[in-house]
Amino acid sequence: MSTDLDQLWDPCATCVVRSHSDDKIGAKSHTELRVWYRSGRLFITIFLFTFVKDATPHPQCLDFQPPFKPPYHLEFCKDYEKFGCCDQTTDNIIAERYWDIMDFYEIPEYELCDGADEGSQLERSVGAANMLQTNSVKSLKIECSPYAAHLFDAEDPYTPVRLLPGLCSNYCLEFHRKCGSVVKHLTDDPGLRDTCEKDRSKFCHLLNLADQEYCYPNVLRNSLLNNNLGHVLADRKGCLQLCLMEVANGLRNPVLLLHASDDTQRMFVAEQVGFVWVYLVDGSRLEEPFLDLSGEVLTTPWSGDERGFLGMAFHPHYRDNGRFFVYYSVLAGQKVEKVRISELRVSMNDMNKADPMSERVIFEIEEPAANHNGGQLLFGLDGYLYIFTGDGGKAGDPFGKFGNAQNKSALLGKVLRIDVNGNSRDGKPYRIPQDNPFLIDAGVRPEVYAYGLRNPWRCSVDQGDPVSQHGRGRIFCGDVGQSRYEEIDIIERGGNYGWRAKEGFECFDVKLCHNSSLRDVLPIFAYDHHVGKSVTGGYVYRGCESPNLNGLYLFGDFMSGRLMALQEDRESGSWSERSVCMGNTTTCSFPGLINHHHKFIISFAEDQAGELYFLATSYSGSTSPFGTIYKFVDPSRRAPPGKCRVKALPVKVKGKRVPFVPVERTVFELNEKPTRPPFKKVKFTTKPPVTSLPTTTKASPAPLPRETDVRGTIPMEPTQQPIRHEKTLKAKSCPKSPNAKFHKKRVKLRKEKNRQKGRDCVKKTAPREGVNVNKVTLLEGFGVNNTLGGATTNEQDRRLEAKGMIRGKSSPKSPRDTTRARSWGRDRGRRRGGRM
Ligand SMILES: [Ca+2]
Ligand SMILES: [Ca+2]
Repeated sequence: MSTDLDQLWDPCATCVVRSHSDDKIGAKSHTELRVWYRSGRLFITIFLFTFVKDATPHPQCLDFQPPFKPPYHLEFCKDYEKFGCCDQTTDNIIAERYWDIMDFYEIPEYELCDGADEGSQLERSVGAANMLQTNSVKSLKIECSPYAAHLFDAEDPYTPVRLLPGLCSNYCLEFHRKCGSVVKHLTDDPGLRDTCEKDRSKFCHLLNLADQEYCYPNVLRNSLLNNNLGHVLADRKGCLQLCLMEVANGLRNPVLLLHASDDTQRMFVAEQVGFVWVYLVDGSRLEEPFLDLSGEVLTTPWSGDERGFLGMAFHPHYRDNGRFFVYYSVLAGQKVEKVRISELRVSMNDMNKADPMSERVIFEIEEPAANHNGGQLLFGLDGYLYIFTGDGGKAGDPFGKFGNAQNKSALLGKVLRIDVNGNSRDGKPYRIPQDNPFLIDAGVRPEVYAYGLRNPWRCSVDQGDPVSQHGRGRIFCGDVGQSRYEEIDIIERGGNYGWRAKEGFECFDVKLCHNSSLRDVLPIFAYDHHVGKSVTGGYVYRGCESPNLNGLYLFGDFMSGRLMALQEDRESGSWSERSVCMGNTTTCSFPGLINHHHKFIISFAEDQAGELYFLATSYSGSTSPFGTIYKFVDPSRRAPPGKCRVKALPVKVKGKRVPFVPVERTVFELNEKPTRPPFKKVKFTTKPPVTSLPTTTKASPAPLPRETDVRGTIPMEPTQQPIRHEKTLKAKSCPKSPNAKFHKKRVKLRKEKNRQKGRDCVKKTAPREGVNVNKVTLLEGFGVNNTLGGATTNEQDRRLEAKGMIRGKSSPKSPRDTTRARSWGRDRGRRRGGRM
């Protein structure tokens, strides 16, 4: 864009000043104006349809977020009632602004604008009003367009946000021909007014958008952009595109993330080595762990080790009783390995600490091999504790006559269900629910709820459709396969899930498979080992922020790193795959979103509001701090603003907090448009001249000579701003007018956007040569030595080191240092959604 255009689109220039208050149109009724508006639609139909090239839909509102479906009827911005960027409040505000503008409208202008001699005064008025409506109102309404950010040039941080949307040249020329005189009522900018009067094509050039796909009204007519608005985006192969948000990092094999249903919105993240960390709603982590069982937990740094801290579940009434349950591997004696399920309580003195002395073992199960240890714990909606065990290990479930999983007298390869709200008569710390399926069967463990599982890795409870409650209480499991199939099951009371007779839908042990007594429950979905080799069960999305995902079961594969989804056919009850993939850079081009993740998908998670996450790492050793937690974001549609606000009860924090510092580069950052030419280097052959005179203030130290880099260039000071930036500053001092508050809002959004990018306009203009110096400063500011995410503290490191689990920290430069260095200047803590 030219400097002229910048000048003309200076937001200040278009502030409406009430200088024509004497020329009020008079009191027009609402009905009359509606008639004008309807006939105004006819007017736009004359506009020519310009060439539209292949476009990738990327709706984006002025608040830089995906559009949404307004919850109720919109009175004024009817065009965007089904899908757009405005709710009722904004609709009302825009209506008010419209009436403010109409107050400036004067009768004689109608005739000029209409350009016709015939017809009554009223008709001419109507014609003129159409133009005014069409242009001023439409331009106001365009704020509600799902492509508002494109139309107002809000996406490009280098250009000022327009107060009027970009108009396509044909539309603009027509507008100018019929209605040019109205411009003076739409803007106070003398330059624009003048251009409007003198040079039609220049005027329209100024109003045009560089991208012809998005100028008004082309954007309305591009079927590619508008046909599937608000639906989950699929790429050309039909793959559903999702984006991610990084919410925590630096974790050592994070095996689970869970909430305590206590309205604090805290998230508890467990690492395989035995630590549980507390994350607060602002994204920060408490420095001291909630629980440290690393001294008890059996595991090794070997990346294939399936032993460790595997599961945890908060009692449904945790808020009142502070009880929670854990599932982990232990070494009993020299060689006997077990899994232990035990109960603990929160500390009396600190709500963010478990009481380590409170552990009460519920039971232990001997593990005949190091693999297949299950590990899921969860409370069903019936209030009972469900425990998911593996078949014991090795391959092909070789234990006993027909393996552990089909043997109901063994606790392995099972879903167990117990009542932890009381002790049994024979002194066990739990009771057997009266409706457990095998109570009367001789030789069957009464805890068994379902059987025939190989190694259930991650099971979840469906919270049900938020409106109809459909699906509520169903338990989904991913059951890891042997050598051919991975499967997803819905756990039914008394169900036999087939292992080792079957693997997926196919026979594994042919003899057992053809036994008439098998009567197994088939998986709802299975995939072969070309797709992945180790399923990680997920969750049915029941959250608020991404309404299109409701009912979708999201899961993945640990080995292939593939994310997958299943969709239910409510009629038949069957499930089919809906392929999911990371959205492309355009699709995920919203601030704070990323479209890549670490390969090894360890676990999925759900927060109290039902939003979904997954935990993955780039190296799956239990001491490797490369685990990251990602939140799913649907880029095609969000819930109306304000709908998903969750209350967070205050959390009393006693220790230190470690702020969240993202390390992944967001699509927004990767996608920055190089619209600004590089700055000319200021080269000095000698030391730079002293620019400031010595002052009498003794306290101010003498300015240090600035260091030059190898090329002899000097980083530019923030004061050395290009002229264009002054416009932004000038915009801030815009006098108050009916439009000022809206302008202010946009400036605020723009500032916010820039802040999310970790730099305001001032920093943005710093030359590349200065980056080295700035980066050092910023890194110091963040504290390179800060521990991030669940990174180990020295104390923990020493302990693990003593156990032989990690090597001594000999290398001062970890790979994380380099990734961290890329994150300079970003501050995610302040961002909406930067929490978990
Ligand atoms: Ca085992
Ligand atoms: Ca099965």
